[in-house]
Amino acid sequence: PFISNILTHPTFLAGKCHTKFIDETPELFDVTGSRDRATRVLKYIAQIQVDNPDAERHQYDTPRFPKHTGDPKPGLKQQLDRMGPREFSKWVRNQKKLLITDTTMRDAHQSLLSTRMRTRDMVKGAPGTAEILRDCFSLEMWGGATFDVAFRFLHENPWERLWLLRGLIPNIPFQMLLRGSSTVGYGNYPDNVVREFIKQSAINGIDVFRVFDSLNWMPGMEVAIDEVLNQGKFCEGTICYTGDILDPSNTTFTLDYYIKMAKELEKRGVHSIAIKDMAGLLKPYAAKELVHALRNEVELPIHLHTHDTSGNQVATYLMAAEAGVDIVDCAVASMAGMTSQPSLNAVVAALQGQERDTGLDLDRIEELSNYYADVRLRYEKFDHGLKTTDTDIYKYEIPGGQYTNLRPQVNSLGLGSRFEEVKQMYKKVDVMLGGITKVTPSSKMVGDLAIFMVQNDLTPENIVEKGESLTFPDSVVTYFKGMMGQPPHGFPKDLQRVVLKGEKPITCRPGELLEPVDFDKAREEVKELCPHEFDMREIISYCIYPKVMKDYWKNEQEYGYLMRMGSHVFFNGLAVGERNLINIEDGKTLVIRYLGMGDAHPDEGTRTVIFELNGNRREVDVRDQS
Ligand code: 3PY
Ligand code: ZN
Repeated sequence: PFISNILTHPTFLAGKCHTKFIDETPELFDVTGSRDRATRVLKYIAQIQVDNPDAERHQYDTPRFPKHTGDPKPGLKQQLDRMGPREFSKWVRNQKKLLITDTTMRDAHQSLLSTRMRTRDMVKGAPGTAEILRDCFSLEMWGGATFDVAFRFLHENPWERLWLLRGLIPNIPFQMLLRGSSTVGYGNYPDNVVREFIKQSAINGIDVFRVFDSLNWMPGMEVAIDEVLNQGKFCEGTICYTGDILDPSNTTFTLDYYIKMAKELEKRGVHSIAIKDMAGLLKPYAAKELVHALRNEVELPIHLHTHDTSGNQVATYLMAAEAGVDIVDCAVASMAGMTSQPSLNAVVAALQGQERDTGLDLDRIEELSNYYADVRLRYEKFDHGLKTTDTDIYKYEIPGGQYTNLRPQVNSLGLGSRFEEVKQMYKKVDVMLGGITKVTPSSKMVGDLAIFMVQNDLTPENIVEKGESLTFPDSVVTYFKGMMGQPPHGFPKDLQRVVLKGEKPITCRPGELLEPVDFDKAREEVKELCPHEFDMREIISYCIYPKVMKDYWKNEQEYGYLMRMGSHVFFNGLAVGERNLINIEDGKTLVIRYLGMGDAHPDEGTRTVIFELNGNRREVDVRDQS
């Protein structure tokens, strides 16, 4: 399997990786051991052709790869490993530069492209990234929704992404987003699953864990924080920001509320405090006040995360920088702005020659940004976010990633014309729940409930009465049961009764009630399902996402290893007559030309698709449900 291949690969061991690493060492990808990989690849493309009859099929120029020497100089990863997280944290707090976390490979595409960026496209830019972003505090390149989406929609393994990038970027700390006891899922997991997941992430290359709880409920982060500290890794305790601390009518999410939370996190031993402004609500003057207060009240570095939906957030960063914020999250310009992070290029340019100069090289960052601009073209099908900035986010408080996904979700339910109503309902639901922080998984629950209410013509006024006869979405039941944790003002009791229909809610930490998973039993199950050798990474993935993993392995059996296929082909297939080279095994490159759609066989529900494979005509029959 790929991982042991890579681990023992001499280039990897020597730490000398370069762009062509993967292309020149296809033996890394000899995963299936099957002789008929070509047929499987054709079958995959044929299915894409049939499933997407109206896809726009372009041929793209090779992206402008950022230049690199192949020998990245040591960076803060080496410094972190040398000092250990505690000393490193002090160093961060005492140095002057505004440090940067680049989110291009995680939150940026999660928030702009429905999390669809493929490992291949990250890997090809990685050697340049290692040199251009060498002085960054970290790269957020894992966790959040990327884990699930990689397996589910990209048919690729996120652990492999971590390994490949780690090999190519040995010098910058890798950061992941961890949803406390929900890890990278949507509900709480047993404590031993949370711990094992963190352990595997640490072993496989994550240095910095940003740990949050979607309700800012401390017990929801407890086990995760403890395990990150156990693993000797850098732990960011997170405050999810909502509302507006400068709005006098806001009595829950006040400056004091956030200070109290930061102090509690500090007491628990974290190494930095992240302000996670997932919906981009932290206005510039509020940032100044919040950062200033937190810097005074705790002794840890303050790390600010936001989304630029309103268009205000470079200003927020500058005000925060003035107030002493230590680190901010940005994405390269071509992957920044709107529901994504503020532009790295803009922030670097704004601070040049100033006291908080980032020290990063703007020309080189532009090179990296140009690369991602080319990559982004291949994701057009997912690129339907905001065209302009939007201050209505201050009203609705919808997180960046959810904002881009909400419209397709609403459209797919046939409610497209009622999108404005859904947004307004999102706000009404929040008020009905007493005001909560909205971030995965609580944000998904609010979205699900808002859609459900619009669908069923429910209002906050009639939901208790009309809800008696309705089955609420799973996420809503989970929330009211207390399985996402406890909200600041508890649950509205009448609504809770209607949703739970007699089931008893809990008030303790869900992990206290969940039976530990039996990993030996899970191992036996994985043995039946996984078509190749596996280890704890597959087992823990299966414990978190059993259904997703079953489908992933089934797909792998059917189509083989797809990570190396060009992204435009992976998503859209080929234009008639288009030729594509796909390298599938030891020096073996398939030359595939798409000749067209053949006959439908309505009785069998199949259709023939015609290719030329290495000069020979090949016909492939696949399912046709159109
Ligand atoms: C996630 O949990 O995926 C998020 O990005 C929350 O903001
Ligand atoms: Zn975010």
